[in-house]
Amino acid sequence: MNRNVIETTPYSGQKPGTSGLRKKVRVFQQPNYLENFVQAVFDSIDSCQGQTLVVGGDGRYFNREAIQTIIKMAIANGFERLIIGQSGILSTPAASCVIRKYGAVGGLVLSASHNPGGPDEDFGIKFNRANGGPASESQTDSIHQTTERITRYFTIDAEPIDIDRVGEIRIHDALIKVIDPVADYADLMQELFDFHSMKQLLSGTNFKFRFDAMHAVTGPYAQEIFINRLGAPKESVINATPKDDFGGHHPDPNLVHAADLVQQVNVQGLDFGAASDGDGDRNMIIGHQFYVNPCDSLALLAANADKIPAYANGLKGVARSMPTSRAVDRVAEKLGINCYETPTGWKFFGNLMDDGRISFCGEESFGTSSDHVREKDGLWAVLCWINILAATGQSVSELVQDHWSIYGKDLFTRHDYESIDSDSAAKMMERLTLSLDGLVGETYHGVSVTLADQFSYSDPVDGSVSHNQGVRILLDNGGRIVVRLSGTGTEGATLRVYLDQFIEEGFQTDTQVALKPLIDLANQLIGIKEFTGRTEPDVVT
Ligand code: G16
Repeated sequence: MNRNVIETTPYSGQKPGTSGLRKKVRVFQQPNYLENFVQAVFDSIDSCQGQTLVVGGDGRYFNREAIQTIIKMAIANGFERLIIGQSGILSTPAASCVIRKYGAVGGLVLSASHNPGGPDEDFGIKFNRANGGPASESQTDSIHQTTERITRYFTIDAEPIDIDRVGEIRIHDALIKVIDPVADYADLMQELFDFHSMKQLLSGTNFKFRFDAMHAVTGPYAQEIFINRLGAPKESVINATPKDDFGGHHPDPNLVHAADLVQQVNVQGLDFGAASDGDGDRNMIIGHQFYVNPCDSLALLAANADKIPAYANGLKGVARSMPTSRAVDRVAEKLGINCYETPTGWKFFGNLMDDGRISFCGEESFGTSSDHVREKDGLWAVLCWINILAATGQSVSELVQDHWSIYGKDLFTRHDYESIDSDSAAKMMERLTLSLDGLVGETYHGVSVTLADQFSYSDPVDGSVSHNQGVRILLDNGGRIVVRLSGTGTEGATLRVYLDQFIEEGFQTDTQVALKPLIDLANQLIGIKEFTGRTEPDVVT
């Protein structure tokens, strides 16, 4: 094999964020931009020689070109087996499943998640390690450092590989296996859930269900699982064909971007609606005229896990990201299991799962999953709900309201201020952080601050410490304000303000109205208007 050594020079700013490197497509299209990052990933692996690498993505614009580049570089770096999803497709949870099943050293997942796709939109790449989960902080730091001093990358001369046909192709010493991207994942789902009773529910006439794949990666998975295996009517899955620009929409499962689904469920009187995002790791759950907050969804799934075959013997423990409401903590307490609080980012759950400490985990950002893989998993969450609906015969709203009546309710909202000037955002966070010491004991409209800090996380498994993971301000009436800058945006900075408050009655109250005093206090303490000029958030979830 003739290995070509190509000289290159570093690009600044190739630091992976909350979930891999996300940039505009045009940034990735610069000469050697993708190659530099991929080589830095390969250099961060102890040895690529003789190893297996999984490659796939959400099908967005630039996916196919990137895969051809990666194939040649992987072979030049010594990988012996490449497993590639047909047509370059692999959802993030399916990639995690395939990495684990075939003993790969890791995988490259090409996605910018829920961000829009197309020539003028976003692309992304992340490395998942042998456990199927996102690279650790230390590995992403090492990748970033390599990108800053890189001088060469390795590749080979080869014709483009046909990735549209399932089969095997040999190039030099490497075997390239193009696989059905759905089968392994669908089989895993079938092992976890009670497909028998779920099939009775979905194929019956009394229950009407709709899943919105948002023209993103979950379309083929949803068709195989819901329609072929669970007998749901064909019209149950909408927007099922993955498109490289997601049909011009944001593949982001929330009330704004999945508004068509919400309308169908409400107007047509459907019982259950769900949607997933670009790469299939997020989920949104709705009932008729009823939206389920992701924090409540995590808590409810944990409380009802005994109805799902794979978890019927009990959960080992649960975890949530720090900004996620504390609803799941109350369930853990009742179940007598541990609840861990981690920084934002799925990578922090991996060690807890590998060490057998948790079964379920989730985040307010529409992510929920279990230790069946090491990624968040949109379809898994939808299947959990269907399993529980089938087992209880209750509606979505009945289930949630029963849950609140037992545990109380954690009102939760997140306010996002997008594309703000990065320098102003940094100054705002600096000022807020400096003010924290003086906040404790202060009283605002009769409510006192009991804790104000920058969240630090000590990983109980490997002892690593992650500092500056978001500002927390706790109040003596049970209210909480969390403030951090997003690590996934591609334009300027995005400020996220998370607000939550525990209540034991009045569950029908409007969340924004009930949280207004907390919202006003947060705006005042952060100085949002003063630093950004903004008076309203761009997105409220
Ligand atoms: C990613 C991460 C999640 C994180 C979310 C938001 O999700 O996997 O762990 O909660 O970003 O992060 P941030 O608040 O930093 O923007 P996804 O679905 O975008 O891959």
